[in-house]
Amino acid sequence: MRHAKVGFMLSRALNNQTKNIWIGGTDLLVENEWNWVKPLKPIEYTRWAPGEPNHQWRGQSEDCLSINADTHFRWNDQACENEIKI
Ligand SMILES: [Ca+2]
Ligand SMILES: [Ca+2]
Repeated sequence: MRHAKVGFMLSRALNNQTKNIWIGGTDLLVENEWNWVKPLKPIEYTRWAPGEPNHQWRGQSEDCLSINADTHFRWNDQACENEIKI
């Protein structure tokens, strides 16, 4: 069940955001305060892509941490999928 959900989230992320992969970090709780989701704890080491985190895109708040090949797997904040709950 849990694996099915993770697989579903990953496939959605891959389909919707092309190459982006959610890596399990978010600032949904407090803007610009990044935490790992499981277990919930502050992110101490960061590896942002240049210009990131930019916090929003086309008026949509970006609160989930993703990586993609275009930024050499450096981090980007992007809009969360609705399924992602803490
Ligand atoms: Ca944010
Ligand atoms: Ca971003």
